[in-house]
Amino acid sequence: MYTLYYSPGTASMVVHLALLEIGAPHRLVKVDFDKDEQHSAAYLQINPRGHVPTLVVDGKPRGEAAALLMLLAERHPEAALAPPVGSPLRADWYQWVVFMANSLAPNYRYWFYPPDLGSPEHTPALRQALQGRIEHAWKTVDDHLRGAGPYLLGDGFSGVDLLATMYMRWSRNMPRPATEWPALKRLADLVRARPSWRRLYEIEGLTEW
Ligand SMILES: N[C@@H](CCC(=O)N[C@@H](CS)C(=O)NCC(=O)O)C(=O)O
Repeated sequence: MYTLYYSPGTASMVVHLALLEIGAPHRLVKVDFDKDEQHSAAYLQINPRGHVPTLVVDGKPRGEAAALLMLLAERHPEAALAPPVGSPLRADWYQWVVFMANSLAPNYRYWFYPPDLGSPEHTPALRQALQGRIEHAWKTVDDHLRGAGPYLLGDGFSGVDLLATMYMRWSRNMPRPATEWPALKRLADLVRARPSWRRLYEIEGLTEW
């Protein structure tokens, strides 16, 4: 039994989606950002950075959304969230997971949390630079999908498509949402049609794409 500490629509989404795809028994604990619960003494004990997600695995709390996706894929190979270990597609899968975690996640974090960079609001120049980094990353993914899609690994769905679609969702109110790139939109539509996505919306109470 896993325990997932989550907040609706945030970086915990990919872990929640992976658990639903796997069908793994899990308990959900909502971390209420409105009450700043992520910074409560109790939560900081299990996640010293005060972030979600935290997934308790075999009694030990673990963090980092992309790492948790990789861990769940490894622990549940029958769910095929990742291609078989040792296959060329597995190497592609690692590459895309790390690309998302390196090129998108930190820039989104800075976009949504200006205090991480030391001020309550970004200057227009910094905002533009972050927007540029995010859009550049999406263009890279879109270029790849145009030639090799519709999924990141080609014809077949894998867990990295969940990660990509979570990040695409976060751009929905940005100046250029990821779904404005046609191949990205196609991938998002495929993932949004999955039962796991629809179920997560019900459970987390999400309405907006
Ligand atoms: N690198 C971490 C980042 C997690 C993260 O930034 N989570 C955000 C929600 S998307 C959070 O916990 N924000 C609350 C806060 O910083 O106060 C991961 O990918 O798990």
